[in-house]
Amino acid sequence: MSRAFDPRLYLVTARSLLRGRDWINVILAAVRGGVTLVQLREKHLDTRRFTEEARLLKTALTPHGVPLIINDRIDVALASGADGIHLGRRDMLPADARRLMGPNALIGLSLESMADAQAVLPSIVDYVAASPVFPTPTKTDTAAPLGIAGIRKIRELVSLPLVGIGGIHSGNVREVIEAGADGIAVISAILAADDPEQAARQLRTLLS
Ligand code: TZP
Ligand code: MG
Repeated sequence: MSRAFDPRLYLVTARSLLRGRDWINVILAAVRGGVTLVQLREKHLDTRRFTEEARLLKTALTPHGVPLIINDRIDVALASGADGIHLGRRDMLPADARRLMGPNALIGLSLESMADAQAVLPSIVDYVAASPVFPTPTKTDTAAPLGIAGIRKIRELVSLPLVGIGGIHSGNVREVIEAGADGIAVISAILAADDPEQAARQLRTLLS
């Protein structure tokens, strides 16, 4: 199946939090701090620009050995040479994505409920994201937060690598890991920080 990857500290991008900073520099700083996986999430870019940004980011991440995952858009992932795709419950079915992306791509899937967790096909999906763990101002159109109890239940149901996403920061990361998650996916805890490298480093310390 897909190649090995490290799900511990997963950075998801949000252009709105860059505050004028160069986004590749911010992401590379976070990588120096210990980010292990990056997801490019763009809800408003047109297709051409999204593909260009993805290609640039892939080129920047390759020397660091950090895989690039594209949110939702399989066409952009294929065109840019990204390493994988992250799918939500309204995106393409994982089985269709696998057929298009091939056996080596990383495929991630967001889980919003126990029914979602029960339906995961571990022969097709590489990792799952419990979404959201906590309420978060970064994304407000989410399902009800799963909480720490939700992470525990998903851990019992799914043996794939599991990351929590939504409202996770240095003050609650340990709870998420102790409930059975293998890693965390964050936006604001790194990208809203004045020093993204230091923010990533602090989270990594709490993860190991
Ligand atoms: N999916 C579920 S919650 C969320 C996404 C993309 C936002 C996570 O952002 P933050 O700032 O880490 O809470
Ligand atoms: Mg989606």
